[in-house]
Amino acid sequence: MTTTDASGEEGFTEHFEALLAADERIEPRDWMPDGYRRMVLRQVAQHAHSEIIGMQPEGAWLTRAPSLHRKASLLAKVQDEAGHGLYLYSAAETLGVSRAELLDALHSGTQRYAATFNHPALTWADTGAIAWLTDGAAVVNQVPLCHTSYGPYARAMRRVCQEEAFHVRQGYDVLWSLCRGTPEQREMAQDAVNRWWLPAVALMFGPPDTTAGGADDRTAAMGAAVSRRSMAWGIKRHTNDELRQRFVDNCVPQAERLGVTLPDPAIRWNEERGHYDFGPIDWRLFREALADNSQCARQRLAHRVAAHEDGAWVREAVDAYAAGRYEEGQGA
Ligand code: BYC
Repeated sequence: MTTTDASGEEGFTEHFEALLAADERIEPRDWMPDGYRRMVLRQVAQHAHSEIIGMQPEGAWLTRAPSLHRKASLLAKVQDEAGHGLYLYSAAETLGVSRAELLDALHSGTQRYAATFNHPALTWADTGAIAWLTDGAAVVNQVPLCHTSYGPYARAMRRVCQEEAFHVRQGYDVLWSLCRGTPEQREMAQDAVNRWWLPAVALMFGPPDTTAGGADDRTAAMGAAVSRRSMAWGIKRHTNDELRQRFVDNCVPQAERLGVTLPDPAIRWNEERGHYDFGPIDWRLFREALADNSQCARQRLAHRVAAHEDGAWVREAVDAYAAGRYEEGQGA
């Protein structure tokens, strides 16, 4: 209920603040400020869209997987991403928008999806690099979201994270095999890691929160403002930069074991900080990604719209079936 009734508003705000202070979840039945509703909806919708658009780069390799075993696990992984989209659209619907409205917003470009997926998957090794790096970044980002303040989002995240952790393992295994194969296969793995590293580090965690990592004031201000508000409401639990650092710390030893080089010569262990240092990110990449009108970006959306249109008959059949059941019920 989003009442603006002067007599009741204060009590509602107090109740909302008390739930946050006690680290309890806000549920759809609870009153919430419009700003909170908008911020959760923006993140959950963008997250849902990213899951279903993110099926495309790896999905392009389903018909070209090198073995039945690889095909079966890639198929399951891509289907999992569709399932994540479904959990998240359901969570978004509890905020008062319909699935059709959410999909319209994606298709018309009024809501975003992670620009990470506006990169092509050029070789089979890309399926390994995507699952290891982008799903790896997703796990780091999403594990804290299992404790986000909005109940339906937190519960969706618990299921998503279990599956994402498995995807990381699967991507690592694809790269592990390539790295122990022929020189050409090793080269293919390294090339894929070179191309997916920056999209994972720079885009999966959003804009920086400070200028410390070399970001210009404009980009850092963009990240800081949203992070502060989102953390005050318990939507995000850590800043974008904290999570980015955690991701780099996870990846460096894994890359060493794999035998690939992360494409950042500045990466080195910093004893004093207890973290790996990494080179400054060129945040132009982030700003350009927000305004991306590349052929790949247009193709991603065009595929999505075509898939939606192809599925129109299923939606019509479901509606007709539901209407029939309703009429039967009325007649009985
Ligand atoms: N790409 O508001 P800010 C997956 C926009 S999929 C494009 O400070 P925030 C997977 C942002 O919308 C899971 N735009 O960012 C699937 C805003 O613009 P608007 C992906 C971006 O909220 C298949 C503006 O930039 N994970 O794992 O602090 C296969 C300013 O940004 C991006 C999630 O969605 C971007 N990358 O942080 C494999 C996790 N980043 O809306 C894998 C949940 C920002 O004002 N989401 N923008 O016009 C989050 O944690 C946060 O939303 C983000 C962004 C960290 C992504």
